[in-house]
Amino acid sequence: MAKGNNSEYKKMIDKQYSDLMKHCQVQMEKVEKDLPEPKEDFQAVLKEHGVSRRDFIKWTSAMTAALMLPPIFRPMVAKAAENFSRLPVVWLHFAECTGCSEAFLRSSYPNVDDILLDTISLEYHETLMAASGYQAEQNLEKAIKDFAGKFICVIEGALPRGLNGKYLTLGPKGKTGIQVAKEVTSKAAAVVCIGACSCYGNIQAAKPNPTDAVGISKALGISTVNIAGCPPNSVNFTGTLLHYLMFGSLPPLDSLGRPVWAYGKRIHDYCERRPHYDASEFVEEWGDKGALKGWCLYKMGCKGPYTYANCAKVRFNDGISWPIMGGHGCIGCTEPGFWDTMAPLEKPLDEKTYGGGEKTVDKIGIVLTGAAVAGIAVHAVASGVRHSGGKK
Ligand code: FSX
Ligand code: SF4
Ligand code: F3S
Repeated sequence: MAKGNNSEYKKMIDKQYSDLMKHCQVQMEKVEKDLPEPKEDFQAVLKEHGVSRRDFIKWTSAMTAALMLPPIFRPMVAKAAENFSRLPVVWLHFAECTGCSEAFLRSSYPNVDDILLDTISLEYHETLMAASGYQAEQNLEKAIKDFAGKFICVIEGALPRGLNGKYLTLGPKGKTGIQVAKEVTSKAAAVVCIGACSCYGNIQAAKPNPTDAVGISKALGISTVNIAGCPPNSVNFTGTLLHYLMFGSLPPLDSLGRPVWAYGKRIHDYCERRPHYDASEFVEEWGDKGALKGWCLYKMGCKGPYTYANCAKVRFNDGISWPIMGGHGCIGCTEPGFWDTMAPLEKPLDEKTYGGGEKTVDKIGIVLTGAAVAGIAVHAVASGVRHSGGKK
């Protein structure tokens, strides 16, 4: 809109938000009507965990902002949190280390996101449920029948396609992972992949990939929401489900299936060591004076300039730290194929392929540092094209 039309522009934005709010209110009423009663009184659970009303309000503000919504949506975020346990979830495990479940569940000082996950209505979860064998299989059949079209299918782990899928068989009938995944996802309202394994194959799919493992979307030819990371951050999962409850739809995704609100920017864009990068202050060797001073880890192989995720903002371990804060560069764990292309290299990526590069950042001086930033920016633009190319 042209300059000078600010009030028109404001009116247009206000109208869009007011329409979105109406849509959200209708959707929340639908949730209360269509989905089962909450299994837990969320406010009581928060109290039990020592989370005060004030802490909860603070959390709703942070989550509203993280979801890129204006503050008027705070009460709706709170309402969605209170209704979180209405959403039926079937949680499958394939080829992976279960680190994702562990990361979500083993919180020493649980925050609101962890508590939300505690209340989640798990109709079936292979690692957590008491049932096994035939009983477990019956539970799964019942859950997908009772909640057909309403449940969220959450998947951890890749699917091996080799030997007709027989590298991974499950349950008393020895079904392949691919069979189980097809049966369950075909009845789900949405499929959410948790972790780099179910998103893109990850370590199972690393070269030479003897079992021909791939992510769920590739194995089944379906669209999935990819909460990438090894393990991913619980905030990115809870935020995505809250969005689903509030609007009845999944948040906008990039071309790799990742929610834009959480994976829309690079690690390099949020990193607290970025001023050191811009000032050409690099760690050159583990334990050197730069390392002690918290300088940039680019020359030690940090892949933050090539990796899209919000780790610096949301952090891990109850918000205490994240990889770069802990002193190691990012290994690119939210990007497809990072085991082959990024993780093993304790040096910057090849300049020709990825932009940026050692040669550029080696040259000290503000003008040349600018060139390095430009090099990475070119990559960012290139990946931006890649990321938006297949937008759903
Ligand atoms: Fe993969 Fe998750 Fe890494 Fe592990 O389930 S994303 S190997 S933390 O456990 O799938
Ligand atoms: Fe941070 Fe890595 Fe970027 Fe340096 S290269 S600013 S450590 S993300
Ligand atoms: Fe993974 Fe890099 Fe974040 S390694 S956890 S994307 S800082």
